[in-house]
Amino acid sequence: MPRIDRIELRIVRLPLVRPFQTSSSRKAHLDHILVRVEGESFAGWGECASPSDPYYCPETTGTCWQILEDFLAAAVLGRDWSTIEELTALYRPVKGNRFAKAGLEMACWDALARSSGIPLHRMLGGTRPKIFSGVSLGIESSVDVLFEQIGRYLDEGYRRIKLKIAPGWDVEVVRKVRERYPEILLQVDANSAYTLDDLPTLRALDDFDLLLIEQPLAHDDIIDHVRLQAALKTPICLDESIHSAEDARKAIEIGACRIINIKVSRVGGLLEAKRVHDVCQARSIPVWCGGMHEFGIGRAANVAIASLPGFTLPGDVSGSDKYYAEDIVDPPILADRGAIAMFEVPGLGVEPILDRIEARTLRRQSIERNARMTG
Ligand code: OSB
Ligand code: MG
Repeated sequence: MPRIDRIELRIVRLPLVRPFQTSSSRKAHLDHILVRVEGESFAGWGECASPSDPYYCPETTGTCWQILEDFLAAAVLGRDWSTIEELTALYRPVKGNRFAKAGLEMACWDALARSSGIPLHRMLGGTRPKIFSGVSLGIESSVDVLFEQIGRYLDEGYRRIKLKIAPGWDVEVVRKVRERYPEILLQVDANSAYTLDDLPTLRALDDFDLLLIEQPLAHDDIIDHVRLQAALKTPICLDESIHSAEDARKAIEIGACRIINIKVSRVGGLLEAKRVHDVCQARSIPVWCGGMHEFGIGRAANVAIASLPGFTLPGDVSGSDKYYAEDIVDPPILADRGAIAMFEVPGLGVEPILDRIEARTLRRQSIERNARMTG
């Protein structure tokens, strides 16, 4: 029966090797919260990969910190649980705040899998020995710079290219990329930058044999996506709009999308990610694993969940060297010809490098069971 006696939160900052721009934000470094849970005979690490600003979703690093410290830690410290279902039930009254929950839940999966001596991918029911990855490429200063990036990652063996699009960086850019690379698997991600008024632009994207168009319309919409999907040949893939297996079921039932991007953090953790996967698999909806520029801990969790059988499309889980010169885990997570192998060791399968984490920590807080209980 695991019981968490101490939770350590820290904000860790890593610089990106190149700035990353989407329709909704531009980043040169990432601040993620690392969560360490500890009990008498177990410990585990999780990562809360929320953006620092509320431009992708409503959560931020700051809101995650507050929810973790004031509500999630208080709900789980000193309480008995033996399965992740029981753990998540302890904080069920907390609505939303899924990035915050995902960080804590991941640490508990790691602790549980480590203390059971089982690799996380096996505990989740994964069936693939390795996963295939594509890369997500941000909005660049020119198409030539974008071509350099595409060329580089295709040379490295990545299996598909995803282009971020936004008004002013869409049809003509995609046309040029498709002309230059007629054969590659290609998809685009709008991060909710369009409305139904942009139907002509979105229709024009139908000509380029794209695998999918990701989240073209509002972050909180599924209804307009139904109308858009009916007007397009290209499958719509939802990202921002899907927070749970129930959201996925409803979006699929009404015809808002034909593909779903599963992000562990967006849906509140690995357990819900698996449920989204199951809902999609039962309805023959392909899924792939999205990312939030995770550091090594969150990235290891992405690798593990992507081993489930319904993840039939290449994901955004690239090697961490695409983003970071120096990640915080050992072994580093790297792709070989666009494939990442499962870690066959207990837990997430990676060890945090403590002195690197220490050197990059901006803020730290330790919350103890006794401190909470005696006030
Ligand atoms: O919409 O998929 C997205 C990064 C940050 C926020 C949102 C998104 C992304 C990416 C990069 O596309 C995915 C990754 O490589 O981690
Ligand atoms: Mg996306």
